[in-house]
Amino acid sequence: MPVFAIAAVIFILVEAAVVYAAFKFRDRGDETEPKQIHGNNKLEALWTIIPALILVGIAVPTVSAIVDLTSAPDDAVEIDVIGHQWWFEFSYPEGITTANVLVVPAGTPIDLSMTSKDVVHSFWIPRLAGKRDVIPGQYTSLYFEADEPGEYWGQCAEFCGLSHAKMSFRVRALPPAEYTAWLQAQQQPAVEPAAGSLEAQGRDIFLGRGCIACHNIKGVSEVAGEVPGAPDLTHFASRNVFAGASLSIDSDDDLRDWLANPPAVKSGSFMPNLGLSPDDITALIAYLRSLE
Ligand code: HEC
Ligand SMILES: [Cu+2]
Repeated sequence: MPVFAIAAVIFILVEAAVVYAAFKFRDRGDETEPKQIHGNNKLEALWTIIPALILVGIAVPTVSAIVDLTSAPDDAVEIDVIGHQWWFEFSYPEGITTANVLVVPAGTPIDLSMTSKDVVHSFWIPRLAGKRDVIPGQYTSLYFEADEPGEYWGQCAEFCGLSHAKMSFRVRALPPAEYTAWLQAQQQPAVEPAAGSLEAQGRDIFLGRGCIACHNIKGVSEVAGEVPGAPDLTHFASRNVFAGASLSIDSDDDLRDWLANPPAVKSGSFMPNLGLSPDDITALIAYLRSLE
């Protein structure tokens, strides 16, 4: 706005001078050449110095606004982002770990601290913020705010291998009260299926077929060691998309295709084909969908 005000004054002065000169020195039909002049050192110096001072003046608020825009305020919500080939993991100070869907409170500044488990990725939510590289062995930060509740699409924007195109994600911005409720629900351990149900069968397959070697489900399986290289499934069904947001949790076909042979759906995926039977898959889908 200050730049606009300065520019408006200069615009009016220049236009007025142009109109004045065009009128005053118009052709009156008497064919005589006007008096010819050349240069004016005082004027030349003046219209070099004044713009230079204006530019210096503009630089002060501009630089301080740039600094303001890149550093998150102290009350920002802090969330860690970990890039994996080919999905994003999100980890909250409340001890919540989730994948593919970044849930944030609307109207609140969000301060992301990002790193990668493997190669260089780039985190990009076109409608909310610029791109920022996600680099192994380094932390980069990104600060944004979703003014309106809603769902925003995100995408990895740095070519990172075979399934780079399927490394997308969603940002779900909730009204603050709903966000608090979401935080509380996510801190609960996984829902315990009723004995003898299809869901309980699914859980037994989950425990028996090696899924627990890679996936955490709070209260059911904890992968030993450092950050596991696979999505936390504790509240899988509270999300709407999976596998880098390339598939839908509402779709039976998507879940079936995935569990039958992940690399066939998402080239190079690090979840192997585990040779599950169609009945195993039916029970697993029932269990996964019960993990609200
Ligand atoms: C060797 C490790 C490994 C094993 C074993 C494994 N998974 Fe996975 N799983 C992964 C990885 C890695 C991903 C992420 C793949 C991607 O998105 O590219 C994944 C993704 C998933 C997803 C999608 C999660 C999301 O939010 O995107 C589901 C559901 C899933 N696995 C279920 C299972 C089930 C059920 C089993 C057992 C039958 C199993 N997994 C066994 C590594 C594993
Ligand atoms: Cu990537």
